[in-house]
Amino acid sequence: VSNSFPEKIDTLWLDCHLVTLADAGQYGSIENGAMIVNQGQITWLGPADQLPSDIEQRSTQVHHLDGAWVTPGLIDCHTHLVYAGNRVSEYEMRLNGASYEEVARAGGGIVSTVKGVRAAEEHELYEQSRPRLQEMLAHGVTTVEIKSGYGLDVQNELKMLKVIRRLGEELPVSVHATFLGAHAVPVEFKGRADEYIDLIVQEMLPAVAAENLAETVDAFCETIGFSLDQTEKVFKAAKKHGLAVKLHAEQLSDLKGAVLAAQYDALSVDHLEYLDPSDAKILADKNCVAVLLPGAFYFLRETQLPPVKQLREAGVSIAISTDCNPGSSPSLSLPLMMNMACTLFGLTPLEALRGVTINAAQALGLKEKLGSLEIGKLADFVVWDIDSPAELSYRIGGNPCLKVVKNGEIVHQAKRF
Ligand code: DI6
Ligand code: FE
Repeated sequence: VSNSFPEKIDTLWLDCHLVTLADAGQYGSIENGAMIVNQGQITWLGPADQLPSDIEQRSTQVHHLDGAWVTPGLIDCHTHLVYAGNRVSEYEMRLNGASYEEVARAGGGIVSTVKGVRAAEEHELYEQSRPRLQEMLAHGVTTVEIKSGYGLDVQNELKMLKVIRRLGEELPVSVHATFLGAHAVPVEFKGRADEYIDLIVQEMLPAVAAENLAETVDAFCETIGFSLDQTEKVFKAAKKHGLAVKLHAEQLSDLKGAVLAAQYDALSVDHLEYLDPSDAKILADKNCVAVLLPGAFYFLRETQLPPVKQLREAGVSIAISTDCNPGSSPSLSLPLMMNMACTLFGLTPLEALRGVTINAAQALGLKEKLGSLEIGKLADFVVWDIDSPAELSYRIGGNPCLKVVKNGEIVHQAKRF
């Protein structure tokens, strides 16, 4: 915390408690704090009693926050938020006792979402996805990662990625795009997964890179997805185009996807219920973030828990995300995921908060700019109606978000009851 104050101040935030998360392993709370924002960046923060007495006169705008808590803006680092339709009928069928095969025969599963996305015009896909992002924003999200992966051909993957770009252009949320062509084998390639991988490598990825439509490349490495060899082909192609990689790994079985991803300097490996605990130190050595997705674990009624203890002991950064998607995690609430990460996976409320802020920023390669309240970082933060930081993880549902601030501007104000 510096003691020098800028002469002219755009915005002064007063009467608040700050959760800075500036140092590992602690909240870094500043009670009765204040924050100064200039040109969308934090230029000072600290205890309010350190402010010079004429500070309000020097400020263009002053906001009094009535003693509310302020955290860094939440970052949802793993979502499939762009899709068409929903899978409610499949959910109801299953709860009425239908088997996986019966659901599949009735046209359910990921193929049904692919059908819906292919049938939707680009603007329809945008109109359906936009309210979802708006609801995420209303729960405190200022940065989101969104994956393609329901188009599964050149034209429809590009269509999804254009919708993803447009969401970031039109809503006050930073959007990070991921190409997930290797999400599932499309019906027209049934039994020919290797040929589909060739299409990804030879046509889809070059087109995505040429139009600059994605920052990262992901794949679903799983017995019901793509093999280790197929995943590696996708990674090699991504590297060739200068794109960073990440992976859906060890969700349902241990294929050693996380180890492969770490070898390719993946930003993150995601899911990890079946990660071999002894592989945790490989992730730590490579600074690869472990992204845990408690919503999918809950919705699919999984029982195998990710090896949180070993990840923690190895010093792996753990992030938490919604995995927002119509099939396995229809959720738009990161605060709810924090609760589930604590209750189901045994994270502490501090770990859960770091998991949706600073560690999620690292999972997107954005740690230098985002994820904590520090001088020089972007002024993305959330004002909460809570009495202590742990209350964010304590609630099951509900939404204590009062205000969302993006680049120093208020972009969402809650209506209170
Ligand atoms: N793992 C998941 O849990 C989702 N995708 C993935 O690779 C499921 C996506 C869906 O069912 O639509
Ligand atoms: Fe996912």
